[in-house]
Amino acid sequence: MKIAVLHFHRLGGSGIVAYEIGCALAKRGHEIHFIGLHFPFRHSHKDSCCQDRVFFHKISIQQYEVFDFQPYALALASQVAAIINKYSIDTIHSHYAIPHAICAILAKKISKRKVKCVTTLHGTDITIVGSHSSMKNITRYAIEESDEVTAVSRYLKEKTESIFSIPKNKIKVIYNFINPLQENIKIDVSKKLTEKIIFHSSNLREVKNPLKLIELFYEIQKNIPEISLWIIGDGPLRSKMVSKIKNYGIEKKVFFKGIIKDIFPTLRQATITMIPSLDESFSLTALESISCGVPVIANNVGGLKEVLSHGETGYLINENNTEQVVRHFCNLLNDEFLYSKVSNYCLERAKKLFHIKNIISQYEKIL
Ligand code: GMT
Repeated sequence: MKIAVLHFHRLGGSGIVAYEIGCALAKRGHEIHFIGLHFPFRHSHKDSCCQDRVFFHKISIQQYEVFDFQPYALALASQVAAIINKYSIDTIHSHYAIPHAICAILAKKISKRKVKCVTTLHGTDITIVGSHSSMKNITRYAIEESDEVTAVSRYLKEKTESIFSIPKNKIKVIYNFINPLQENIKIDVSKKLTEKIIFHSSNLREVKNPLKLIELFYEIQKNIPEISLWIIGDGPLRSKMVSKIKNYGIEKKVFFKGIIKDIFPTLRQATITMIPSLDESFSLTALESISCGVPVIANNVGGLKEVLSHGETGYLINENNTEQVVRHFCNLLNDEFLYSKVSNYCLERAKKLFHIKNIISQYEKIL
């Protein structure tokens, strides 16, 4: 099959998932055409898969002063239509409803070719962008007009159905998955419990609650003074985080590592991952962590309980309750047996429920 993949390239899970699905499908013999402003984020972290079956088409946008905002969506739809015809594309797989799903529908109409439109909803495309009054009608239209719609968790499926009054049989749940690179991991428990590194990876936006992360870390380090916090990623709240860190006087314990394309070598060194998000449809960070045997302590929101299991892969905390967070950190870090048990369960769960082999065939059925 010839599949066009519409994706965002910036720091964020949807671009990573788009890239991984595209590469996996190319390995299975499909021809993949990534279309976007840049190649998907993370693409250089491993061998360039199946070069002869993977193409990238850069969208060009004319800059013109009449516009306050250059019309990315229209340029994309127009160029996707041309690509559909030039390469005889069978399916457009859009990641993130706005504007990609609508661009796909428009491109299909322009191209006049019988192409299938498959949309994968990722989270904030529904919960923040799509449900906003300025976008609600067009998001509903994009979902209704797509031939197939998938959501990365049950939570996101149900949320979408309720916000847009979508019938229950329209959206299928296909979970995000782990890369087979993460197999045969050996956990050095005593090293992890000596070094004590908290890992956080996000785009440091409001929904990720990064200021709460600093508050929680401040309380944790009062009880565990040798612990440090590694922050991976970047985003708009970084400078506020830096001020908070200075106010607390914990500069020597917090390390901003910036944007890292290949997250796994860093993640494998971590002791515990912390996710204080206000909402999370899935959390690729949670899955990547457990796939490396790193337990996760997360706020119990959204689809996190589908990825994690309270008491088995770490802990899910209601409303980021500080006292509970500190207690669970102390328990895990002071008990080698417990840490080892949780860490092994993490590896098992990731492999059992989220292995790429099981997930990619679900996509293959609907594309
Ligand atoms: O989290 C973000 O703001 C980025 C966003 C994206 O589209 O890249 O992430 C969403 O999609 C990821 C991949 O499916 C999910 O793992 C994240 O949970 C989801 N983010 C939210 O729901 C906040």
